[in-house]
Amino acid sequence: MRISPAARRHLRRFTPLLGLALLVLAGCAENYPQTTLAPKGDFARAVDTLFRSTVRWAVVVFVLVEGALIYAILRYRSRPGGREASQFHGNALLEVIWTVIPAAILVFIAVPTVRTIFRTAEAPAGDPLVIEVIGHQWWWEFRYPEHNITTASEMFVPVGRPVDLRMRTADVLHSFWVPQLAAKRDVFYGRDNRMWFTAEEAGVFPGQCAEFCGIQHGRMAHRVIAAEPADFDAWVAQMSAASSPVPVSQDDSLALEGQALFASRACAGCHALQAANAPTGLIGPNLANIGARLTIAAGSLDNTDENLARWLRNPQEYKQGVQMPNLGLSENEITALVVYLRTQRVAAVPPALAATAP
Ligand code: HEC
Ligand SMILES: [Cu+2]
Repeated sequence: MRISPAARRHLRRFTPLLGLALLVLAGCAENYPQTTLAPKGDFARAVDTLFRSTVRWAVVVFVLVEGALIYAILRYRSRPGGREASQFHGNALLEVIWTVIPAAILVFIAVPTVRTIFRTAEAPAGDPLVIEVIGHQWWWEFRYPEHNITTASEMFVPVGRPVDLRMRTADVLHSFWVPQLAAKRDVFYGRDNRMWFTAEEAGVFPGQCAEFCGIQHGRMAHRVIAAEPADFDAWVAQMSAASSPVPVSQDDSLALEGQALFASRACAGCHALQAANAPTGLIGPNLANIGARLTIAAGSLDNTDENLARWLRNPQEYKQGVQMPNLGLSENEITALVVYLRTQRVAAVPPALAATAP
C-alpha cells in the first residue's frame, strides 16, 4: 500500500497523541482500581469470567465474518470483462445455515449467562455476615445487626466470609456498586433488595453510586475495606466498645471547646458519635470514627484537617445542595471542631491496607 506524503504527515502528527492516550490508559489501570477487569470478589469474578467468554465468542465471530467479507471483496471484486455475480436469493439451504449458526452461538452465550445470573442470585452457604445498606442523598450507611454497630461510607468486611447485604434507601433510588467485588444493585424505597459477595483478598476497594440520585450523585462514593478475619474481628471489637463518644482529655482546651460546640451547634441533631447502638433515622452520617476515616464527604475528599475545615466552613461550597447547611461557624469554632472530630478515633483501617488505599 502506498501512503501519500500528506497522509504520512497527518499520521506523524497523531503518533504522539496516540502514545499519550496509551500512557493515560495505562495510568488508569495502575492507580484507579474502580474497574470490573480486576475482580477481587467471587461475584465480580463470575461476571468477569462470563464477560471474557462472551468476548472470546465475539472475537471468533468477528474474525470469521470479517475474514469472509474481506475474502469475498478481494476474490470476487468486479474486473473488466468479468461476469455478473451469481444470485442466491431464496436459497433455502443457505438461509437455514446462517440461521442455525448464530442461534448456536447465542446458546453458547446464553447458557453461561443464565447460569451466572442464578448462581450470583443464590444465598451463599455457610454463615454469611449480614450488613444493612441504606442509601441516602448522598452517602451510604452501613449497619451490622449481628454486632449492633453503624458506619458511614466505609464498609468493613472479612476476607473469605460471604456478606449478605440487605439493601434499601432512605429517600430516592441509588445503586450500590463496588466493581472489584460485585455487580450493581439498585435500592428502592420500602423494599429490601439483597446481594451477596465474598471478598477474596484484603484491600481497599472503591465504589460509586451507580444510579442517578440528584445533584450530588457524582460525589456519592464509598469504600469497602476487606480485612483479614483477625483485623476484622479487632475492628468489630473496637467499634462495639464505642457506645458513647470518645472522651476528651481535660487538658485539651480546644478539643473541649469543639465538644461543646458539637452539642450546641446542632451537629448532634444530625450526627451520632457512637458506633454501637447508634440511633437510626438521622439525617447525617455516623461520625463515631470520623477521626480515623480515610475520607469525608461520602468518599470524595481525603480526611485531612484542611478538608474537614473546608467542609465545616461551608459544606454547600464543595457539595452544593447537600443536606448539611452552612452553619456560619467562625474560624476559631472550625479549628476547635476539627481538633474535636480528630479525637473521635475508634478503629483505624489496618496501616498496611490504608497504605494501598486508592
Ligand atoms: C441538618 C443536618 C446536619 C447538621 C446540623 C450538621 N450536619 Fe454534618 N452532615 C450532614 C449530612 C447530610 C452530611 C453528609 C453529606 C454528604 O456527604 O452528602 C454531613 C456530613 C458531615 C461530615 C462529613 C462526614 C462524612 O461521612 O463524610 C462532617 C465531618 C460533618 N458533617 C460534621 C458536622 C458538624 C461538626 C456539624 C455541626 C457544626 C454538622 N455536621 C452539622 C448533615 C448535618
Ligand atoms: Cu447516586
